[in-house]
Amino acid sequence: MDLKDAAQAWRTDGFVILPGFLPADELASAVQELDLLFPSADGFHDGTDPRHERFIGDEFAGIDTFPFAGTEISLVAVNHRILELAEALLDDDVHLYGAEAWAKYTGACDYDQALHRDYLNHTVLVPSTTPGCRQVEMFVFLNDVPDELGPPHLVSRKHTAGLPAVPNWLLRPGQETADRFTGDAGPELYEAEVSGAGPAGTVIAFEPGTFHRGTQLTAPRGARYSMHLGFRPPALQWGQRVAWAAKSFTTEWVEFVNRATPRQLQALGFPPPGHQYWTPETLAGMALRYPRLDLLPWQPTN
Ligand SMILES: O=C(O)CCC(=O)C(=O)O
Repeated sequence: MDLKDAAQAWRTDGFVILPGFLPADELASAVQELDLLFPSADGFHDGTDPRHERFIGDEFAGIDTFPFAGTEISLVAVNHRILELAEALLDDDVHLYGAEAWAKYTGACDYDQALHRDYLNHTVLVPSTTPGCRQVEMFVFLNDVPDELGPPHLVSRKHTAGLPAVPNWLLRPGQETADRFTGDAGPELYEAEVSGAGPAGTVIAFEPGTFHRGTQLTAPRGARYSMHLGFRPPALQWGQRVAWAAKSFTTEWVEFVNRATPRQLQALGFPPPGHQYWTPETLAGMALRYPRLDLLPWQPTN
């Protein structure tokens, strides 16, 4: 599927699944670094990795946030294909407003979720389908994720367009809650789900307003490694998850900055070359803050 078709599918369904979108050779160096973040499947299931207990009993305990302990994994968040996809879907320049790496292991906890929208922690407003006002989330698979390894399931906007805009969970028939963010779903919504199962490198792009859910890992001794990214147009100030400056003193951040291109750094808020920000004053400061960063691309040309 080319990017134009992907954008069309995303607009129609609220999501698009791109199997193997990142080729193996562009993923290999990141996959080799996974052990810097997470136990291997054997290390978890045999209990030989001292980090294994972290993952037990809480489905969200396996989340690391950007910048990651492995620079190659951080760079996947702004891989050139990912940026091109985000730009094609949003039809604009893009800002990465959130990036997480996530490990899940069969039996560690209950990963089976109710259908939900994500927007309670991706915007201070509500999702919009107006061009220029959209955000896009992506799941990126770092290993093969067949149905037995808990791929997300998604429901096309065609089935949900008429539903009230309940921001969070849509419970299965029979489930109950007093949470004001939660509603009920008929069985037909769960029957309309599409599985996002796919090989390593698969990217699933969806809107924060698209109903989707995590599913159970059932493969014996299984492990799933994925990333969760969020992009918005730079001017869309209400779409938020984290502020990059909060971790910009870390070695992981500096290593990422040293390795990234100006375009990749622009996705995290660096002004582009030629911007009025880049003056002898700021460049001198940047040389002190990032002594190994090649500042040539940002030097004023006149
Ligand atoms: O990781 C997944 O497959 C989906 C998780 C999800 O939708 C969530 O936690 O909101």
